[in-house]
Amino acid sequence: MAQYARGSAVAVIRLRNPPVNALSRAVLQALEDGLKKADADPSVKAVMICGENGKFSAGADIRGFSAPKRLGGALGPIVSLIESSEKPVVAAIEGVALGGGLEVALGCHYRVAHVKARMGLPEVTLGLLPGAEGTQRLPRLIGVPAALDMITTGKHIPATEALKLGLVDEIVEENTIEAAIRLANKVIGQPLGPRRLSLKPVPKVPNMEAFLDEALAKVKRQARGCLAPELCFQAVRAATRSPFAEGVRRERELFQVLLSSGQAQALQYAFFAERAVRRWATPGGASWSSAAPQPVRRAAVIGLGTMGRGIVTSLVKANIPLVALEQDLENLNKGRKAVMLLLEREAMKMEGGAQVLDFHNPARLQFTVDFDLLRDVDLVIEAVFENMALKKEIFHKLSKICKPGALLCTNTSALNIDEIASATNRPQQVIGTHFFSPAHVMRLLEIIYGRHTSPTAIATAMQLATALKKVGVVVGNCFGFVGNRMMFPYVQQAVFLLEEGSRPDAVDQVLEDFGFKIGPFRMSDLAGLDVGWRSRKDQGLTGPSLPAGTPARQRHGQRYSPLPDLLCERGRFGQKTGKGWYLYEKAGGRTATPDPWLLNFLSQYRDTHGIRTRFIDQEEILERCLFSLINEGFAILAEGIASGPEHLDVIYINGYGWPKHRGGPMFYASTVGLPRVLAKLQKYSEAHPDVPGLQPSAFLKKLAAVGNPPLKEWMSYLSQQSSKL
Ligand code: 3H9
Repeated sequence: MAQYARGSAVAVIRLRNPPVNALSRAVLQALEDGLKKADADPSVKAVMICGENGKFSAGADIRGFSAPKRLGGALGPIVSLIESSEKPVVAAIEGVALGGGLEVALGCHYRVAHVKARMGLPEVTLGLLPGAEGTQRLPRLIGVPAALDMITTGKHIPATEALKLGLVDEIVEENTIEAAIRLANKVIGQPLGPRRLSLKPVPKVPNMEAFLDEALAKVKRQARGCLAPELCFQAVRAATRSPFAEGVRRERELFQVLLSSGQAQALQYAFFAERAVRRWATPGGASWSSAAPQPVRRAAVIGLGTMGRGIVTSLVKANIPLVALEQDLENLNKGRKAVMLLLEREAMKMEGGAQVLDFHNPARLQFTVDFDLLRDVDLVIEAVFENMALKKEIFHKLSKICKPGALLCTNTSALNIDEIASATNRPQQVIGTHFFSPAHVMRLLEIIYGRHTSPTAIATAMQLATALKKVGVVVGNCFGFVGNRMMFPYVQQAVFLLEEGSRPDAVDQVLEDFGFKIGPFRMSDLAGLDVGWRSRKDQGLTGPSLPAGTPARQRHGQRYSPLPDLLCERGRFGQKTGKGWYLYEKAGGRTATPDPWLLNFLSQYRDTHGIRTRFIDQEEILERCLFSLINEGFAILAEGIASGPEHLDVIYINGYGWPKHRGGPMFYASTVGLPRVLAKLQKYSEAHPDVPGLQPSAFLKKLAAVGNPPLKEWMSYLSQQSSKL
């Protein structure tokens, strides 16, 4: 709702819809009523619009977009109504003014913002564009380049920047409401014409068309298959070419195109999924609502390899004092140098730089080889080599040294949390915190609870994720957890496709066209083929421990491809050695080119194993890779490893480069339709009966059989059926 009050000559309209004053139908109606009341009251000389609880507004109510009577067209006319008021209207911006919230402020004649407020038009991140005339008013106020930047990226800008851009008239450090009322009183009676943005011309840019061509090329490059950025661009371009009213018509048309696109639905689903996973629960009954985190005043990181360095950087950026430990001085010095370099780079990106991060202060970041310094830390993150014996040795030591309440986290990407915990005297305080590389950049933190992990430990790890500005997703313990477990069949299919006749660049291209930032072979070259090779050797799948007489392309009765092992045996570890699935300009090089040697090797390999090379089309590449990954997702849900499909989707979007505008693998499956996913898996599994990853999961079959229910209902079918799965 919006509350109307009148004290002096200034009427106050307060947007009220906790927690973020989203502009629902009811709020819009009350805003309109308030404006009309103020207009009709001769004692009112000016109007001030603000938001309840220190927030202006986070924009249109996103849930309203899927309602039968859509919010769509309601906001624009109200913004026009504000602007056409004969009495000055002042916006008092506190907290956030985003999307439709900022568009309301743009309709006002004056804007006063608190210094800590943030503003932006983030509609593009929801697959939309600012549809309440924002694409036409903003360029008139701050110019085309700045408006394009804000609208096509959706970034939030701080009040100080907004002032520089001319987006707000004034910023204040104290009471924004009082400052806005003061301003409103001051401007009573002043002409409003020059303050109405719709009447302003769009500021000229020298050689506007050339500028727009370049801007469009940039938007297309960054959009990677996402529709909204380009349509945002088109709406702003309309402002440069047409009068206001025509620009608004174009904006509405483009908004409708986006609103009904599958991409907008996927992006809005992703927005709510990210928030839903904060409300974690375990099958044992622990949940976010009853578990309280414990404070982390000081932390420690063990191991300063690639992951450890990123984790240290992340903790420093989150202002958490810490100790960084290595096994010997040589590794410590190497790690320290690398961490300092990372931190210098991070500091350069921040206002206040190195002083804010304070990483030269040993009280905040201490490097050591002495385990004793971990005596009174509240939380340890172990990030050593992926080896069970080593991890157990470290955890045993930690449980003897660390204070009783300390949380012991492991950054394993696949190993058994319970086995690691068994080496300690406090398994309830052992938890997996799986970071993604580079750990100071990637947003995902997979949080894995073991059989004995306490709710407090889970809540503390989730709180850590928030402190690190990451998305924490709580999952159960199994080999590879959620992310890597779903990745195994995907990568396996990619390699099988090579065996059967495809090429690394063909497979990568299909998946990159789908929207992945990087295809499976380029990814494997980047991560290093030796990582998986080591793990397969540890599992006895290859190397000296493989029993003599094991068939080359079979393990435990299932199809196995030795191709990655064969590459590793030839020293082809990927980018680091200058060759892997691709050829690079040098060891450590990044430009991948198809390697004639590999193509020749593949053809010899097929001859050796009697495989007839066949042409594999794009559809088969896409379906075999994606549907096997999705199939594993259904198995994970059925086993209770994750509490809902949103968890899997958030993991894939934030940790594995899944295109957000496709909503995550499980959402994607729901858009394809589960009967179709099932039918395709059945077809491929008939053709490849020795590949378990292609055999449809019982849960998928169940959902297809009950009529393809909407994604939000999936888990209810599981509880009814779990005994039979
Ligand atoms: C738009 O405006 C279109 C117009 O141009 C044109 C129309 C014609 N609606 O994120 P938080 C909920 S499109 C509904 O956890 P924070 C959110 O789900 C809109 N609900 O807090 C959560 O609910 P729950 C353009 C919303 O402090 C709760 O509020 N605007 C909306 O970390 C708290 O949110 C945007 O894209 C909404 N608009 O971050 C802004 N916003 O507790 C989207 C939030 O049940 N919002 N909720 O899980 C944000 O970016 C962040 O929520 C914000 C606060 C920065 C505001």
